[in-house]
Amino acid sequence: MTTEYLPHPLDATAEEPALFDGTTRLYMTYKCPLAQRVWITRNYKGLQDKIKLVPLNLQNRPAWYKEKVYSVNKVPSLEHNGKVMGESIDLIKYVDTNFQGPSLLPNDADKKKFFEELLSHIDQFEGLVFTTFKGDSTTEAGTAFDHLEHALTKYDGPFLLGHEFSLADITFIPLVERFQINLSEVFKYDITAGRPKVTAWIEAVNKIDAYKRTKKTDPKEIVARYKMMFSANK
Ligand SMILES: N[C@@H](CCC(=O)N[C@@H](CS)C(=O)NCC(=O)O)C(=O)O
Repeated sequence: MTTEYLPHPLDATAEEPALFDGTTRLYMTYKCPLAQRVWITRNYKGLQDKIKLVPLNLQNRPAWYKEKVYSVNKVPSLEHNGKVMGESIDLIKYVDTNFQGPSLLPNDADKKKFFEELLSHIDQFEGLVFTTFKGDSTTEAGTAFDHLEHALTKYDGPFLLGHEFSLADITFIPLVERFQINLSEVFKYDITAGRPKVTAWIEAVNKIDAYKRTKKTDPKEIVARYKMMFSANK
């Protein structure tokens, strides 16, 4: 598969695109885990020609983004059919339902219900890991990854909803990618040790090309970012 050209992020000096001209645009940053969810979804469904990436420089973002595109002024957002929508979870569901390409949710009521259950636990999962990041103990992060290990026993893996890669994996992997780095680098904690299902899941997800193309994490940047976010609490 050919490598997609990734446009340079737009900063405050950048001219606005021809907004609402019928082009579908994903406003994002290459480093945001939430935007990454939508980016993976777009890639997996083969929508590279249908959904144009518009990366922004969040540190120096163009004023037109808040004024004319998305007043919430966060990424990701999606411009489609004359409207702009936000919220990564809503967007992955929207892209999966409203665009062509392989479906990313199984046609199985139990699995759909389990997906919603997983979504309802995402804040708790993140909160537990952040509690570790704020302190010195890895107990809480350990609990979060034990929950993930348990969730992966529900179906016959390697993915969260069974044999098929789905929106459930897309929801978690961008966070896990970053948590794994910080836990390993700063806390010398290996999330895969003693967790065979998590190990197999990470391996399986890392074979998905649509995901691999979005992996832009630099360990040094991740560590610095969490340090900045949480050092005030230490
Ligand atoms: N709940 C939103 C959160 C989006 C969000 O917080 N995005 C961050 C980047 S990862 C952002 O745009 N931050 C800029 C800001 O808060 O000014 C989602 O899931 O899409």
